[in-house]
Amino acid sequence: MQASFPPVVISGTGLYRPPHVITNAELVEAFNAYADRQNALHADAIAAGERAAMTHSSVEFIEKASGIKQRYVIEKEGVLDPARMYPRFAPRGDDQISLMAEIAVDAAKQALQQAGKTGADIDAVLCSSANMQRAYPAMAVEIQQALGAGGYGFDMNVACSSATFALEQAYNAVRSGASKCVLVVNPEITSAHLEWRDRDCHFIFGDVCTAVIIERADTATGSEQWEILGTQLATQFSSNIRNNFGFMNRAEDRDPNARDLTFYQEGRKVFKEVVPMAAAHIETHLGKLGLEPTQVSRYWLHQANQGMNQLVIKKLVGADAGDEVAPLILNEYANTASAGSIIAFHHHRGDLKAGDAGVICSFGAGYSIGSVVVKKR
Ligand code: CO8
Repeated sequence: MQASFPPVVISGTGLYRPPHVITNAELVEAFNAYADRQNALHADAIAAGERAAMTHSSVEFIEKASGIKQRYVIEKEGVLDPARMYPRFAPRGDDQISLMAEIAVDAAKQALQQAGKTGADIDAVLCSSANMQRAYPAMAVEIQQALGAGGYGFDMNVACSSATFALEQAYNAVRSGASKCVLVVNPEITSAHLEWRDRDCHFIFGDVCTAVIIERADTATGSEQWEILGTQLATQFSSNIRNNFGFMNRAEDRDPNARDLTFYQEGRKVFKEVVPMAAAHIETHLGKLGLEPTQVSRYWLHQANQGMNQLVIKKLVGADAGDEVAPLILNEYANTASAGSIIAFHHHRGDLKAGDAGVICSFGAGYSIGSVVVKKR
């Protein structure tokens, strides 16, 4: 006999948006100044054919290839300084809240308010992100303490699918009765692990943090509730999106500035391989729930590339990805790793009505794909 579970809802979302914007024009200007400096510095080696000259980036390329127009960052000066090209964060003492926890608490408070809950109502905190600020103690435990939450907290990382994978853990914890009310936060400080000196990827990412509250429908009091109809996760190993930063680097006597210790990818391969995987994943998941892709009112997709989302939606429903079907937020936020599909859900759900179904879906490094099918109550 199949176990029956009580309905579980998403009852609130929150978004921390960093204070600084970097436009494509500003980004390209800084990159080109950096490239010119490098070329001047290595002029002899370049003239002798021992080294390739760096090529300029361009706003037109970025907008055409990705759809990204700007990104938010927590610190801007260091990123745009051609002598530095990465953010400058002041180290914090062990007695101060970490930056990841700080932005997570900001997003969490908004989500709690929307759900009509306080920190004391939370009995599990999942901090799920593509990169963690430190090895331990878990940021989730720090966030738990800062909010006055009970229960437990843990960190998890499934790169760009960290949010949807955490939502499944939260959903299962609540419907099984193990937890009453779970907070999922996705603090993505991508600016600290993006290689701003590589024109192939310097435009891709932005900083942000999202938060989601998951609880049983019978405890939910928020004005807007989204029942989780089901979740489906999948992974398939690939090195096409990779970052080799880790605790073994020191023991391997690695150059801390080595290129492979920040984000790198085979963008074309990712594009080609992930689009059909994501479309098939969503279709299968909907099929299990007895839904056709055309019966879904909205798709809140991972926000990596405008063309990718257009293709996924074309395959699913034969339409263009516009705000009606699959809203894009990457023009404003860029790729925010795991937070992208949650930002789309946060900003673009208010017009849907009771009974409307939607899909939150992420895809990224791993490869990893996660889908969460929801219905407005
Ligand atoms: N300006 C001008 N020209 C450029 C630039 C630039 N900035 N960059 C590259 N070019 C040139 C290239 O050199 C190339 O020239 P040529 O044809 O002479 O060789 C030409 O433009 C075309 O380059 P590409 O083939 O690379 O261009 P694409 O059309 O493929 O676009 C994209 C590149 C936008 C990266 C695209 O491939 C893409 O979006 N792919 C999908 C990638 C994706 O979704 N990745 C997901 C990663 S996110 C994730 O999983 C989480 C990771 C953890 C977060 C890490 C945070 C730091």
